Amino acid sequence: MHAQQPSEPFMRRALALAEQARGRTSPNPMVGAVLVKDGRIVGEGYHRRAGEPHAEIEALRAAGEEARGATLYVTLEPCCHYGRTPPCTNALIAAGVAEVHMAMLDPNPRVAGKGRAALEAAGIRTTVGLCEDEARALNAAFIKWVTTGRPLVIAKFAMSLDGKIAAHTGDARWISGETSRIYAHHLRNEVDAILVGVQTVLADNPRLTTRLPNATDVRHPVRIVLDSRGRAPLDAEVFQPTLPGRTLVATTSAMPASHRAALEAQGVDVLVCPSVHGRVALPALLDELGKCEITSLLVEGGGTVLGSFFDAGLVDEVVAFIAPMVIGGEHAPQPVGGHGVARVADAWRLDDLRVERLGDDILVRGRVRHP
Ligand code: AOF
Ligand code: ZN
Repeated sequence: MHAQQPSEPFMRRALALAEQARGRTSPNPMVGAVLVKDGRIVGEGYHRRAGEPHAEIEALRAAGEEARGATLYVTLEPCCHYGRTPPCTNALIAAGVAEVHMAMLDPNPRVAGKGRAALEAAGIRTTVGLCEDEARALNAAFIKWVTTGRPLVIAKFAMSLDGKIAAHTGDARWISGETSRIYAHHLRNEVDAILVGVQTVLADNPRLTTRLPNATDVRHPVRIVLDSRGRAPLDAEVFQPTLPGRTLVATTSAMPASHRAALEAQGVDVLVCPSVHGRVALPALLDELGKCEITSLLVEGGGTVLGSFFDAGLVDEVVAFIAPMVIGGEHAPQPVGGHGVARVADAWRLDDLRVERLGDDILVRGRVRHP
């Protein structure tokens, strides 16, 4: 049997609900659900965090008896597996829901169409694809991680109009303005991990924590320092045990055992990765991070690290802040080093472009097109 023509505003409401848990559900997706009867919402909910009830269950609880004969709008295909929680399909069937409109199928191989099939088998009418692009964008990190085992990689940098990330002396405070810097802390608040290279630790000595004015529920992503030989000093800010959250050094067998022991004694985790030309093999690192349920990784630079990620074709998204100033200097550092492409035709191009004014800066954000 075919379902009624679905109504977009209800799916948009479900998307807005899902969005409320941004940065809080990992490694699970953000999901919102709205139950509708006679054109009016009788229950709604969203998935708050991994281990807690799925969006559909929240909506069913809110609707109570009203769920019988109702239509569900949900941003992701209902699950049919026993994970941290029991299958939503069973609950929807038991509650007597008549129709289910899902924005997208669940890319999780344990679900992947089987949730929809279970609903159909129970006589529930279903559709897939209403607001699908928005739903995919919302859960880009979950989709990447659950289908490849690797986190979504977001490259971030702030540069002057002439493409410099510091003066030739190394001074970089501040290129981007305050609004951009707050935006960057919001990004940290949403991702599972952030990564910098050893040169950034040596030059800027960053703490890599999330600092947001007036925020109550701040999240500190795992801090990762890429340091293949163990050059970052033990007294670096990022290694101080007083910092909230966890710090990890990704290194190679070239790191002296004594340095590793000293880091671990300070509470820093050390991950020894395979090396390529003396550097940490990034694909192997991403595989390891994926195994630790890191679904999104913000690469904050510097130029050497971003160059390595781009050269390896591992960047999924770019967030660039452009400040209205000219720094100059042939030797002033640039945002993306490495080899780069040989032909402009092979440059990494961005799709789904978002361009915004942030104070006096310009934000350019987009998804990297993979050939
Ligand atoms: C849904 N609704 O709100 C979410 C879903 O360990 P569990 O039980 O939380 O299951 C996690 C998996 O369930 C996750 O990988 C994804 O496939 C799906 N997430 N499904 O129907 C929800 N969060
Ligand atoms: Zn579920």
